[in-house]
Amino acid sequence: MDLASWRLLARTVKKADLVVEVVDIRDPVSTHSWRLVEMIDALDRELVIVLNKADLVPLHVAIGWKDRFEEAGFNAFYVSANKRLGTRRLRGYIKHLVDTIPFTVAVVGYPKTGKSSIINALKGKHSAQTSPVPGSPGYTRHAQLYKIEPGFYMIDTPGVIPVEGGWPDSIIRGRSPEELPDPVPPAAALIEKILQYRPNAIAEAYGITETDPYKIMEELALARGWKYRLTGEPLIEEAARVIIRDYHKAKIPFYIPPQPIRRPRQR
Ligand SMILES: Nc1nc2c(ncn2[C@@H]2O[C@H](COP(=O)(O)OP(=O)(O)OP(=O)(O)O)[C@@H](O)[C@H]2O)c(=O)[nH]1
Ligand SMILES: [Mg+2]
Repeated sequence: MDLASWRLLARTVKKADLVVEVVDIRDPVSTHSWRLVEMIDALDRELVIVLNKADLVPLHVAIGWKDRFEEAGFNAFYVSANKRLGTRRLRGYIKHLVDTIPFTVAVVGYPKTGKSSIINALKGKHSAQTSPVPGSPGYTRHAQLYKIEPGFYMIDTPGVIPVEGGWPDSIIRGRSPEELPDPVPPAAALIEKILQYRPNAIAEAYGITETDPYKIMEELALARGWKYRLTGEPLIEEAARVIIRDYHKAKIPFYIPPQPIRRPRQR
């Protein structure tokens, strides 16, 4: 557990009148943080859960997840920051929820959920930098304040919710392959979860009809010519990294169908 990051997150939340938690609508339960909810409750702030990347799921799935989160007692809103869908309405929705002027909104969430992209979409012009790869130029490193319109401010934060959990959850929460000592078992777990919900996903992304995760990585390595120089064996570590990266870049089609949201009883 990363206490320093949680402390930093609390400091950001305290500066805000309202908090937007950005989650990935492909798997909103895994990319949502109950610990964040507890913190926001304790600090007595308003929370809006923004289900982003709605362009990657059918409309009924986007609506279904929004309904499930609302049934669980949350303010919820789906958007596509990239396609600028719903972002203008989100701006109005936030303005309705706050009763002070000026007000500040903290935008938090796991890495790569699209926090900076949402701020850009709300601002209407490109200002916060975005990137799929941690450490590369667009990656948000520090909390930054942006003016959306007079009296409406937003704080962009780096992927400040510490990535916790085993595989494949930590990957779905944005852990990059570079951070993994051995990317193969996490990639295998990710493939398994993807195939569980979308049996054709790997065939659609790579033209590989194999269903065993290790064989999929082997075939991908062979197809791309990645081999160990000495033995000529397929370099499945590289295939594993590519599959994880492709998941982050949304090149592998996948989503989880809407289901009821249950607050964990004891944490
Ligand atoms: N398909 C799709 N991709 C999106 C959407 N919003 C963001 N992305 C992509 O997701 C990746 C991460 O977006 P960012 O806005 O940098 O995410 P972030 O949460 O600010 O990331 P960190 O600052 O690294 O934590 C980028 O490749 C974006 O293009 C969306 O609505 N649809
Ligand atoms: Mg960012």
